[in-house]
Amino acid sequence: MKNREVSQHLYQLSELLELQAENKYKVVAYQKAARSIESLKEDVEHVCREGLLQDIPGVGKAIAEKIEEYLRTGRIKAFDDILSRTPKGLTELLQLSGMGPKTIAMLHEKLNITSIDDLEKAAKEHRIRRLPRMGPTSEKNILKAIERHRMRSTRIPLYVAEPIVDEVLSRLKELDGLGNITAGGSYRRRKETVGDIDILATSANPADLISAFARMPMVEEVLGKGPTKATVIVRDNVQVDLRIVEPRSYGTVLQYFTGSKDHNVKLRNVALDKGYSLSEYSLKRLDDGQELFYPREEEVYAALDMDHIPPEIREDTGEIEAALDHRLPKLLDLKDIRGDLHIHSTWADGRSSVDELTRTAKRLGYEYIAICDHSPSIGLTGGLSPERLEQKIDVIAAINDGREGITVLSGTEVDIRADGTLDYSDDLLARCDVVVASLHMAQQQKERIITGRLISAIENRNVDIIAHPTGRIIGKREPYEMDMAAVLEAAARNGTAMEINAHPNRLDLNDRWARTAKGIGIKLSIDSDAHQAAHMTAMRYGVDVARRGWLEKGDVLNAMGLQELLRWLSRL
Ligand code: DGT
Ligand code: CA
Ligand code: CA
Ligand code: ZN
Repeated sequence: MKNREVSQHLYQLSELLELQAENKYKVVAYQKAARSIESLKEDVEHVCREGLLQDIPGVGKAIAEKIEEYLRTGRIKAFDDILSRTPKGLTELLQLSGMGPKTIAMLHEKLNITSIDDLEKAAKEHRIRRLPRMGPTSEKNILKAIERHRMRSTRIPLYVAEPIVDEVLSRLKELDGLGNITAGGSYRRRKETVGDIDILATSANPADLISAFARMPMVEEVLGKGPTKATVIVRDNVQVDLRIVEPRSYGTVLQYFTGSKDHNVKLRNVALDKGYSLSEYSLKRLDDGQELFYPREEEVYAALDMDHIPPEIREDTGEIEAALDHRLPKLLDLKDIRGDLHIHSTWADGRSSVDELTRTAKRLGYEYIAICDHSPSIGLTGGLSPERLEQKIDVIAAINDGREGITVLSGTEVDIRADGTLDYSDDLLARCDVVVASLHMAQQQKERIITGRLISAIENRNVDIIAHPTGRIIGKREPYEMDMAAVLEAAARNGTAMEINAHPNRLDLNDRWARTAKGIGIKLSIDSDAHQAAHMTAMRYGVDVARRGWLEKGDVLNAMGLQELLRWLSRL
């Protein structure tokens, strides 16, 4: 159903007309038509085919022609024309909260403001307060809106979104009349960063739910509020949308708003091939127009003869074909994880003792952990001297003798030096149960050099795992310049595992590279890289990445039981 698309185009057209300070009646006419089509129960395309567009309230001859043009060609010429006449910065100004087209048109006319930068300058120079209906407060609000806009255009890491979602859900779950509530969108797909948070709910008291949502203590600004929809900005400048839907459509709505967009487009085509039109409201049979409603998402996929696709892989990268053929992977689950092979302790810069780490590991149900402290060349953080590492190996061996139920492995996170050599001798590395190698120094070297360093570490027979292989820090530091394909090829050739570092700011290998690695037979190790016991629970973020990378239990080193792991570690 194209109703949403059509109404969005009409809304945009009305905004553009208003920006151009066009006739007020024309602007209002487009808004009215957009609203009608937004709430239209029938498929607008169907109505158009029947020649009944002008029966829709607010749709006259001129607007009907534009709708028809859009449905036929996917464009509206009048829209393109007016867009090309509008300075680009003006439409950008519309994205500022509190900035309507009327105000923007006025600022354009009186102060020749055509961009956010212009507006910021005018507000700072106090030129806006002299305009009609404006004052010092308007200038302050404008500057605040600009600041928010700039922050919002950056995506937030999943771990920042998570406590917000938890709080929203736990507050709203207490309300009377609430049915289902869940977060959809990229959040549900567990993407490493999310643009905004999309909450979907059913309720017998929509009005109460909307007002409770808008009044949550964490809300800093309400951007929009209607009978079944609201958008707010909460702490950390995160946008949260709430949509209340009919219970009978909850399955299709959840499917739609989980996305991704690419997944949805492909799924709609599958539906068409099978003689249905799929929308967020229903699955409609094309032959007799019968509408089928699904309260549960599983039913939507089942109705199309597909297996239920885990949200994490809904990116149109082959999952739809696999679900049609009933050959979806059985994705790794957090419960499959049997241990953690990269944890730091008080032997170096970690904050928890081996004993605390072990107790936490037991609580998490692990069979083994590897204590991997830094090596000396990392400098500041107090890496272990070769002597201290030997001492640590002896102490851990003694601990293991007396402990039941969990095995502590002696390890190291050995630094790959600028020249590609490792920071400990081969003899000492050979004494460690687990050797994780990683690169911390000279990260600015050229692609060829970085790639060579990683490959020489991979080729060292003592190295088991390459940790955080790209070095990126989400939102802060780009990956090293390196040839990942060549590195993975070397890892496959040498039987070296690659890490999915579960630290929520790292998460590398990322989902795509993890899937490539799996494809060429590389084992992945999902590690917390915790520097204190409490951070060992970050494992689940790594599992999210693994699932997005289509990994199964058999692809993951630390999903092996202890005996199998020990065999793997002595593989060469
Ligand atoms: P984000 O917020 O940028 O991290 O990404 P999403 O995937 O959460 O995207 P968002 O919030 O814009 O929309 C939520 C879902 O709604 C999206 O995953 C799929 C669906 N959706 C939104 N716009 C469209 C559209 O134009 N066509 C289709 N087929 N689906 C859409
Ligand atoms: Ca979203
Ligand atoms: Ca959204
Ligand atoms: Zn580490």
